[in-house]
Amino acid sequence: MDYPFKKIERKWQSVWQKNNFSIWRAKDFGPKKKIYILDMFPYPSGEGLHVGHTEGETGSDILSRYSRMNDYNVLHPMGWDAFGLPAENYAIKMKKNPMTFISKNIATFKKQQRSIGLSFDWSREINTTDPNYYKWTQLIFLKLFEKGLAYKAEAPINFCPSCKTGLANEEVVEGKCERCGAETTIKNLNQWHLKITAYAERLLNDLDKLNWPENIKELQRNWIGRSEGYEIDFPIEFSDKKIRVFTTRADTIYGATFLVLAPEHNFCLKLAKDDYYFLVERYLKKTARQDKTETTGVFTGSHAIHPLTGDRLPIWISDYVLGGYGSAAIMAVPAHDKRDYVFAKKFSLPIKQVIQIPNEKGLPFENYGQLLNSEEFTDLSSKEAANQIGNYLKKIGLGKMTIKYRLRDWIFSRQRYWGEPIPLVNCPRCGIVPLKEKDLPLKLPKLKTYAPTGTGESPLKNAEAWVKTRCPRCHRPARRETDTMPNWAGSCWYYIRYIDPKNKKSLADKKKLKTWLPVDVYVGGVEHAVLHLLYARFWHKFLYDLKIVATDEPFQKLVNQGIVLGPDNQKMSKSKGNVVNPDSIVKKYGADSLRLFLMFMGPFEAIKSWDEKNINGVHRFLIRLHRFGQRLKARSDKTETKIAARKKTEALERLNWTTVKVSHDIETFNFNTAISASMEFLNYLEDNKIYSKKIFLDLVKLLFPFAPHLSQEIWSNLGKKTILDKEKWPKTKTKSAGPRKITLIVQFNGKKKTSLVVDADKEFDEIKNMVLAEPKVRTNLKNAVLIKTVYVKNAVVNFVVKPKTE
Ligand code: ANZ
Ligand code: ZN
Repeated sequence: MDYPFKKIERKWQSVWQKNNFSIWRAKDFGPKKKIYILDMFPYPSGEGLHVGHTEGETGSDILSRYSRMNDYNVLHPMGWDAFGLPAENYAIKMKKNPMTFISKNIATFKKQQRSIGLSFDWSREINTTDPNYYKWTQLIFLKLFEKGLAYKAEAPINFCPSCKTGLANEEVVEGKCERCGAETTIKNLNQWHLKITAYAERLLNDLDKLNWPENIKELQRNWIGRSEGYEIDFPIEFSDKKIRVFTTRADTIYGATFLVLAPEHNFCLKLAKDDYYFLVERYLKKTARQDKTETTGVFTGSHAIHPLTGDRLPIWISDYVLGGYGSAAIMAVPAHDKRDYVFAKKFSLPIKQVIQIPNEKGLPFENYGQLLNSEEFTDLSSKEAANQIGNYLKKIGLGKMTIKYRLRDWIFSRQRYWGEPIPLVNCPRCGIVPLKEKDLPLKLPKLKTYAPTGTGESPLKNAEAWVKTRCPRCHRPARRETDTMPNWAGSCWYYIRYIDPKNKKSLADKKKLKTWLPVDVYVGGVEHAVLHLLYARFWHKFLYDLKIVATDEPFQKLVNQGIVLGPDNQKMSKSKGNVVNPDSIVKKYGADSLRLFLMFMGPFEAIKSWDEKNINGVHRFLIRLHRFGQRLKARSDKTETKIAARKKTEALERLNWTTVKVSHDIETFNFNTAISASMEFLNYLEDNKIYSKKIFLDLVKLLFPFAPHLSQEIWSNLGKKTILDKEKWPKTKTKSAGPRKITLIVQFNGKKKTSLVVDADKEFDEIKNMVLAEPKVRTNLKNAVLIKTVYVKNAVVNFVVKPKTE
């Protein structure tokens, strides 16, 4: 028989909703210890919430409810990351302002989140597209500008010549425009950049302080990509210019047989000699290609001089050397670098081995070793040689040690409408002039059409009345910047605004920031490993340097929920039609079953696939929980005293163990094992007919964070008037769960002689010595011959004996 989950859930949701959800409101300066539990805020898409959001949000909700019961002052907010491409594209199609349907989408999301009982502090809701929010995003940009961390430079955008519009990377699929299929090109535009590279070292080093999954830290480390090496200058033959290369293997310099420049290198055309000019020019035009798997290159006709041997080295150009890394030029050592080797083979360039290699190995050999063919450095180890060669080059003024980062500055311009306007003005007289803080927010104008301009520039270019303004400095006519900020801007600091969302004077009050930061637990998808999580750390460090925030990292602990695959084991997507909508599950089984199921599918951080069949398991558990509550209600309170003392002790022992286990598992995001421990405990109560209200109500408390509606219903059915959010979590006698204990009955020939407490789930061999040491066992065995031992795990050991015959 099912339980009336619809009625129950509706009832408690309306109780929670009273006074605008005041029971979940965080207190700014309360006496309790604080905990800030944050979800990555969603983009309110037209499709509504999907089970991927639901999974993460349920996990953080469990921790939040648990923390409230453990006497924490919990900050658990929600908001909307509402700028972005899908809304803009929809606006173009519908010829409507994106705001109109964003609001509708948000309403849907909120309704869904409430329907699954998520306990957010709604008084702190924020929306990145609200001018009262983006005013502060704009202000942070102005501060970056003021500190020289925002600058304009040429950078490429993807451009579709057929749609005549700039495209985001995700709109280019295999080199083609996602909408019309035309081949895309690259267009260079003057764009805003943020100097995140100025923070590279700190962003890298401070990762060590964070309690984040190791794989995410590693992704960030690789993204930042620190390399220690040498810059070495190779003089160009018949010229006073030099080519600077970056190498991490100065030890292999005697093996350098040619140089390679990136196509973006300034010298490419200058070095192209007579007959080669045309070929070089053609090569440079062609390398805007997307596919760079094929080895291509062109000789410039020029040579450089090897700084140690004086040999002439041909200078080539190839796109396997990146324009944006190191010094955009390399010394090629084909014997010891794979890419150089492939290149040398293809263009028949010399290969010179300079590191000794083991017999069984061939070229290219990329490991370190002992030097060969390297004049006075021969026989040194790679490490020693790199040192000595580096020192020598320094002495003759042709080299120095250096550190390079792979991290590039952040291109911060978007040629879009639906983003924060960049609050700058171009004045013909004063140049680029920032708006005054009092003139923020600079609001987005309403447009007649949101269609692109055709040149790759922002549709704001067409809003002539908005673009035309006066210079904040000299008050002469000037024009506004029309690029907008990328989607990542608003999400760089939203966790700060939650702390003081209505503040009119600053991002947030300093004292409040000091109370709440850092975020203690941040829950979200692994897809944000680099961009969002790196950009937010960058802005946070910048605000730290401005002494606005008092911590130098925003998110102390990070937890990634594993993605939920569709029923077909594929990533859920609209195009595959395998998206599971939580609404249908709530309707069929109730919110508590959905929550429990999402958490019971597997470890929180593991990838799982959706199999609706299995909901029945958790749903039946809830039915049994409900029924047990009904049964208890029907009994008189006297039954409590009828439970045998021994049984009661054992039940309390077990309850203690379950409480410790569930607490520990919630704190470590092992929700699935917390649920199974609770299930086992209910089994135990049922099997042993332990009709104790006191014990059962503690189990109900343990289940409250997972299945809040039903737990609250049972709680109140059994005569409790309080709201469980405000109740205390059950106390435990012990801190660590350790192994679960059971009482093992010891029999001789089927008759109970004694019992002892041992660890649960043990094989007999593991507890044999303890059992044999029991005094009763010893005396009984002394006078008997043991025939066999029958052991039933977690229950009984029976010694079958016969009397000793003298
Ligand atoms: C000579 C050499 C010999 C190198 C050898 C490697 C092995 P990481 O660790 O990633 O920093 N390099 C330098 N600038 C480059 C660029 N703009 N595009 C592509 N490759 C570039 O790698 C540094 C190494 O990558 C450098 O050390 C350089 O090749 C190459 F046996 O110099 B090496
Ligand atoms: Zn001016």
